[in-house]
Amino acid sequence: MLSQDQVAAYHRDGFLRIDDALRPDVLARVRAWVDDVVARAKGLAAPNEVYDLEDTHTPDNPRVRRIKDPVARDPLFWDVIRDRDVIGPITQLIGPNIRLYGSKLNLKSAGYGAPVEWHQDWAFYPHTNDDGLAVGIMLDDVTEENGPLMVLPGSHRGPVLSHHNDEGIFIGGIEDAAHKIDLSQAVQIHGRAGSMSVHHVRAIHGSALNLSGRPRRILFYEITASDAWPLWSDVTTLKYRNYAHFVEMMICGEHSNVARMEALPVRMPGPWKDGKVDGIFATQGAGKQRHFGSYREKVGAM
Ligand SMILES: O=C(O)CCC(=O)C(=O)O
Repeated sequence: MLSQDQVAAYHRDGFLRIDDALRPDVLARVRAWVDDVVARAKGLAAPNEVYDLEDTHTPDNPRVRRIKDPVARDPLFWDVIRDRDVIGPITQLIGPNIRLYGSKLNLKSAGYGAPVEWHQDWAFYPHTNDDGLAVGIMLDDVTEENGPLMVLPGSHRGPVLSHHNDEGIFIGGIEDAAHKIDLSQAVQIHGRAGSMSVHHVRAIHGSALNLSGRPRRILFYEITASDAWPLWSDVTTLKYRNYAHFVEMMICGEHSNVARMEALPVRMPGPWKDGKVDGIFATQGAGKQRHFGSYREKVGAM
């Protein structure tokens, strides 16, 4: 469980690292599952409901940047998030009643893993209150070299910045981030494989291209207090099929049909480019900004 200092640090900074949250045997099972699913991307011509592919992917040279929604694909991923060592500390941050909003495996492969532009998760999924956060379980050692998650301390208590472009299209990233926020203050979250990061739903964060020789795979769970209700239906359509599914997504504690409302800054996501709700990589691709550069810019064609 977390110390009082850790809880205070989370509320002050908007992020935290918890060491060795995942047991080595569970970590090994998750890694084996990922290797197997990635191997099956060979021959794939286009992204689908399981795979989000790098811009440089080809069927012969598969490059997977995300496995979508792992909890829907294997009960192992429910076991992981319901493990006391994983969810126990989170109950100290947002209370005992917790719902899963979404899950994803961001793979950031060695040599070409895509960056994630600066953004606030709240811009994608505002709720009636902001007792929400993302847990990131590191499947590899994460260091400065392989594209660590970076978070701007205290930004969860600041404004919700525009994630729209000049034409008013939602691009899921902060255009000209370097002019709007002091990125020199951003902190990299490093850790051993099996450790986990926690970042507040309003915290500004991003991560660089992985040009190193080591993968940086992170299993993310986006979670909320159960009395935080999503505010926008395009997004909920993606995440929750219906009321029963919304209830099934409880990780622990009690579901609530009483929404706790807080007076918070909210900017709604949308409209999306061509009316298509998509993952963060494609959505950010609609923006002009490439704060971290792209593989093609830095390395050239494959
Ligand atoms: O994978 C990362 O480094 C960041 C992930 C993230 O912020 C996201 O997928 O929304």
